[in-house]
Amino acid sequence: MDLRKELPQIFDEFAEARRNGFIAAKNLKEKNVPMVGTFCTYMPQELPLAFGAAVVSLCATSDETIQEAEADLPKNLCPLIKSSYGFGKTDKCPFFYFSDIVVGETTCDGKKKMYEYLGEFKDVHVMELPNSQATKEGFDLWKSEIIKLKGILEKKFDVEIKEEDIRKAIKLKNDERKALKNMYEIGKLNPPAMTGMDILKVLYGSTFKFDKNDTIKEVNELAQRVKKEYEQGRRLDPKPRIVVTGCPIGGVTEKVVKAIEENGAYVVAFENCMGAKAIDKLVDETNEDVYDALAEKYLSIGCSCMTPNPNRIDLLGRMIDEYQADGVIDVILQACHTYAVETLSIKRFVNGEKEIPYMSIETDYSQSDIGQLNTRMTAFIEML
Ligand code: BJ8
Repeated sequence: MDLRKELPQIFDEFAEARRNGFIAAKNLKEKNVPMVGTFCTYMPQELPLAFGAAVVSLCATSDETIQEAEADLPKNLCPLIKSSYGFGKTDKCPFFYFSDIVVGETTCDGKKKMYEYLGEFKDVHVMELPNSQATKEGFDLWKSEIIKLKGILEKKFDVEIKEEDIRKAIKLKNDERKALKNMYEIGKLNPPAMTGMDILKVLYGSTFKFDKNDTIKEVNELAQRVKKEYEQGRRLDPKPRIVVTGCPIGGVTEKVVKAIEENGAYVVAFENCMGAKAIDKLVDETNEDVYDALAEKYLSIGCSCMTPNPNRIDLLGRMIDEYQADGVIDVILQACHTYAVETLSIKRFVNGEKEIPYMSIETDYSQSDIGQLNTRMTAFIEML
């Protein structure tokens, strides 16, 4: 990252990271670096990182291959699942193409059933995620699934994953989480220093950078620069402050953030899997049992696939307070039943306990609802 550049240019470079990542992935493959594709935040990335593999997120975020996917999958299915399958089926995603193995988890029904078909043209391993975080049986199952994944990776790549290397990977991933957190927590400043779009560009872009040490350095330097310029007076106008929660966003679903920010408010924080849900909690580096430490961190992710799901409420509540939120917008991808059903409890919590306005919106990967999104955001923001 060239710090002599203006900040908007630097943010745009992060936004370009996905495309640049294609070449980086090709270069890694030419050097025989193993590549592990993932679909979900529950995947313990420390295991592939421990033997020097690259990890890449395969959740597709455009509607380019949805039509091809609908030849095999129902139309009324979450666009994230259809698009992910479509990119795999058509080989249009270089990251999917370069992945030696894809690791999924039994999260929502659509995803776990889709993996069965994905397994017809790719090496897929599905980890059995419990439905609940509340029981010892659930914890034990998840810990044993992590140990099982270690064995699968060792066999697949003919390597030994040593405990000391897992520890190093835990430290590296934690440092990356701390750097990203240090950056997105700039959203707490009031008036804001960065738009939500800029925060999202850095969060999304970082998932496609393979050299973690470089990313940590870049993100830390960027955060330092933004804070310094803020002190020197580079501030945004005060506007209503929104926390976004719900399904993962990025790619085409940036349209929601744009609709919020073009209609009079700023997104100051993302509670979803593109933001704090994945990053907020670190892996305990002091735990003597690395598998306990990994199981504890990953199982605590507050996804709506869990029942009950108190960790989402806990994190969202903290974020509403710390980011001085004026409102919450819950983004539901079409046909995502778990997040759609959970809107009721999130609404009760935000309106009742936090006493601020809440709105849920359902969207997909098309551009057809942009007008409607603008209308709804305008009405919501006027009320704040
Ligand atoms: S930890 S949010 S990344 S499962 S939106 S495919 S839930 S129908 S993406 Fe997710 Fe992991 Fe949870 Fe995060 Fe299903 Fe809903 Fe689609 Fe979803």
